[in-house]
Amino acid sequence: MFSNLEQTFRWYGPADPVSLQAIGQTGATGIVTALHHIPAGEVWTGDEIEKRKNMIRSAGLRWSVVESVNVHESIKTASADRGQYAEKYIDTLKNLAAHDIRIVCYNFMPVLDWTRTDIDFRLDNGASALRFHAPALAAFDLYILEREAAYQEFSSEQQARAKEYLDSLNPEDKKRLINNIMAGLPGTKDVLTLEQFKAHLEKYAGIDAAQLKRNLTWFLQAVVPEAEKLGISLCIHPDDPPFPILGLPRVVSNEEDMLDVINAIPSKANGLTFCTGSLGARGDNDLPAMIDRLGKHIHFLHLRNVKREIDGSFYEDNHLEGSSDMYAIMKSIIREQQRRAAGGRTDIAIPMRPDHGHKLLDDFNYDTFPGYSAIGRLKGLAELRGLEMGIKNTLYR
Ligand code: DNO
Repeated sequence: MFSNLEQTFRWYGPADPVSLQAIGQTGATGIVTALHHIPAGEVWTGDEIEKRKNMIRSAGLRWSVVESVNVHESIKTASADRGQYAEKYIDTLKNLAAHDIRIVCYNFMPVLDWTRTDIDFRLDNGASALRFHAPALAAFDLYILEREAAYQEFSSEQQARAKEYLDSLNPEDKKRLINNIMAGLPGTKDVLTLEQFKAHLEKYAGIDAAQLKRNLTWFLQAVVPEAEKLGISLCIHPDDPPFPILGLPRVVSNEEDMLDVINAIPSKANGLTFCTGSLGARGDNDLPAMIDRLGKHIHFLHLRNVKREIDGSFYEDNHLEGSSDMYAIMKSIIREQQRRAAGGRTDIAIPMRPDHGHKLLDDFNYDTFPGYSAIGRLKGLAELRGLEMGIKNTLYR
């Protein structure tokens, strides 16, 4: 039988309260990390990469995937200085390749990375989950950010629900909502102020989805040929949530978008991170079918499950529950592995990580990055590896 998926765990670096030793005990063998202390756009030097790589190796683990080398806003907005940032991006890729790190995740979400309104949503059993509550986002957009155009984007019913939500908040709740939405890149503790965010929004005033796609294509054309020479597999992460928010365009939200990325410059170096949690927040994304069709371009898997609600809200459910059929997803992934094995490809052990997890048990005693507690993710990983083993043994033994 062909090999298993590579089990990985995200680690935020030395500041992460979840230690490498703890990660080793989950059974994961690969680490997914980034040099979070280096600002987006700056070059990761060989020395810094080596230091981090050695740290991981001393714990008996391997640095499997970089998540993420973030793309500078100048590239996303096609500013005059974007050429310089593309060059720096390529320099970082060269330094990573020199240290034999060859899977590099990134995203093309404007300004904010992933967005949640509630990072401590309590489930019936007391576990804490992440949630995107549509009326809360609308309340922020309409009444806190006071974005003019938002009044045209939300129906009067949505506006009424948002107002009702806003009125239910005390000053503390309101502050928390702002902080949750304005939290910047994962791995940093930086939170944008409303003023900073508004200044960013202005830069996107003339940028619709079609223009943002052109800016992404420019980036790919600059970087993919270099990545290919280096043997690096870039893999774009989908938008989270996979629809426009706060007036910002989104361009990696469904199959068509992903095909546009791939077709912009076909290359093994131009691939996908398939995140079932991000893509699963849209009911019209048929995840198993997407994996069947896009499979050969997938270099990295994020496995998690969201429970969708009727109004566009969702919360993060147990990995095997929620609105997406994780059994069918895993089966599609295994079919892709089988195709790779039959076609003589060597990248069969696709790195996967249990993406996010609930806060459970002792997790409450640590101030971990939202979604990245140890026990919650350990539970997810244990379930996913059991599912993989069960399906493989049923199909192939
Ligand atoms: C959230 C993540 C995202 C992801 C980036 C990839 O937990 O999945 O923040 O890391 O968007 O660039």
